[in-house]
Formats: sequence, C-alpha cells, structure tokens
Amino acid sequence: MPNDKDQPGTPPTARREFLKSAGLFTVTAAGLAGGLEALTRRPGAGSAEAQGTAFVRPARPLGPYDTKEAVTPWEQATTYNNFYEFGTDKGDPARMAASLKPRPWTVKIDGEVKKPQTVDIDTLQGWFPLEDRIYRMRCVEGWSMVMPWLGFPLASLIRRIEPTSKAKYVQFTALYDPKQFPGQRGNVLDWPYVEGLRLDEALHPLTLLAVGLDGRVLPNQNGAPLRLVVPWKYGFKNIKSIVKITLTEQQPKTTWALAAPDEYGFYANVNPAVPHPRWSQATERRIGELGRRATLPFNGYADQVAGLYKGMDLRKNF
Ligand SMILES: Nc1nc2c(c(=O)[nH]1)N[C@H]1C(S)=C(S)[C@@H](COP(=O)(O)O)O[C@H]1N2
Ligand SMILES: [Mo]
Repeated sequence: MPNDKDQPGTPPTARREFLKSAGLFTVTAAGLAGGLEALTRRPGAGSAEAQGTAFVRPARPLGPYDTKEAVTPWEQATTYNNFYEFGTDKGDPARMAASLKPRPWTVKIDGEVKKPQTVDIDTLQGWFPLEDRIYRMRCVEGWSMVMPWLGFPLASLIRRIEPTSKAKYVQFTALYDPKQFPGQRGNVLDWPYVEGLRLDEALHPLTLLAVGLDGRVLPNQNGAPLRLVVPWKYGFKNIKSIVKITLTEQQPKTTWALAAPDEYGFYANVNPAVPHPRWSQATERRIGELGRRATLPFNGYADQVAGLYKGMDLRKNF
C-alpha cells in the first residue's frame, strides 16, 4: 500500500520474556515524552510465533527518540540486508547467516581509555538497561527502513571505560573470520570492516549499540551480536558484528571511505543536498512502499544533531 505520509505508528512493543533466556534483560521504556500511542501489533510480528518464540507483547509508550512512522515488517528487515561479509546480494546475509556464531563472543576495548579490557558480550550488555528505539535507517544506495532496535546508548559504554583526555574518535572493528564469513574469502572490501565516529557523535544520546531487533535477539544478518546504530548517518556507518572498540586521537580509517574516497566520506551524514557522484540523494524508496519520498537532512534528526556540525562545510565533509 502506498504510504507517502508519516503514518500514526504501528510500533512494536517492548520486553520479551525470551530475551531473559538469551541473557538479555530490559527495563521499562526510557521516557514517556512521546505520550501514549495507540499500539497495535505491527505487520510481520507473526514471524516470531512462526519461529517458536511466542510471547505476550505488552504495549509500551513511544519514547522521545522513537519515530511514529510505520515499522518495516520483520520479514523485510531480515531478508533485505547489506552485510558484505556474507555476500553482496541483498538476500545473501539471510541465506548465509547460519555460519556466524554470535556466542561465545568477546569485545576488546582499547586505545585511549583508562579501563582497557576484553569483555564477554553477555557481560557487556548486562551492564546497561536495554532500550527500544524505533529509528529511520537510510542506506546510501537510496532505500530506507524503520527499524525497532533494542540496545543501549554507546555513551553509557564510553563513560564506563573512561576515555583519556587524548580520546577524540572511536573506531569500531568487525569480526574477521573467513570461516564464518564466506564473503571474506574474496576481497570485495578490505577486511575487517571498520568504522568510526567523532567522540561527540559517539556520545550523542541517539547513538546506540544494538543487541536486538523488535525485542528479539539481533538476527545474524542484522549484525549479531553487537552493531552500531547512528540514525542520522548513511547505513554503512552502522557497522555489524563488532569485536573491537578503540578510542583514538586521530580520525580512524573507515571501510567505504578507503574503498571509494570520492563517493563515501568519514562523516556520511544523510544529506539530500549532496548527491552521490553517481546518483541523487534527494529522495529514497522506503522499503514496503511504492514510489519515493523526500530524504530529510540528517535523516530527519536535524533538530537533535545539526549542532554537532556547526561551522563545518558539509559538502567537503560529506
Ligand atoms: N560489518 C558490516 N557492517 C555493515 C555492512 C557490511 O557490509 N558489513 N553494511 C552496512 C550497510 S551499507 C547498511 S545499509 C547496513 C544495513 O543494515 P541492515 O541489514 O541491518 O538493515 O549495515 C551496514 N553495516
Ligand atoms: Mo548501506
């Protein structure tokens, strides 16, 4: 059904019992500022039952960080993916994802921090209350989705590991293991996939480390067990299957800027005014909709994040 206006939400709800068995736990919705919305089961929710994880989904109020737009059906969010470690076709990640083993898993935290350490993923996610966040996601290719993440603010982790006064950036490194990632047996990209943020971007309350999607454990194809979510940037910043988080003094290298520096920058803020060299970024195709909709500056998060870039030339720093 075409859907060219923001629709009143059919958002997902919070807190799934089964998460406990996966070592996850959650708290009540972070904020009530969004007011109580009429909640219904969103399209696609039935697939949880199909997978044998039936649960009661208590309604939750939308929080201040949630979009009210219709959530992308689970079926599409988990079968139309970019994850080149599994292959370059949109269907490859879902088809190949069983080869990734997201447990046991450790995350190394190093660089300019007072508390460097290597921590088990279940310990790490247990440090923080998990929050549902319904965010828009805009791929640089010109399509978009609305994703119901479950995770915790990256800022909470950074504060816990205590950056030194030299820390100015955060670098993220994904798993390198060609046995688990068939796409790494070729060199379509330089492996491992790396990404980075400026420290103030990393500390922004919208910036999330996700461990779940729609209240379920993050599917492998969506970046299990830990992936970055920065909703005002193009999707490629949202690095999946993170094994290392490094605080640095220098701006870190990032995979797509290494691969094609004229096409992909470090900042990669969603910007309809700056075309990709090979296509316009003015509009996008929302997965599940017909036609195209306008792309918004900072993917619609300008009120929250434009201030981070005051005084910067966003055409140069694309
Ligand atoms: N490690 C890794 N992370 C990655 C990618 C990738 O190829 N490898 N692709 C990126 C791109 S281009 C996009 S659009 C998003 C897609 O996330 P999704 O499949 O969960 O929607 O993941 C990003 N994170
Ligand atoms: Mo993307």
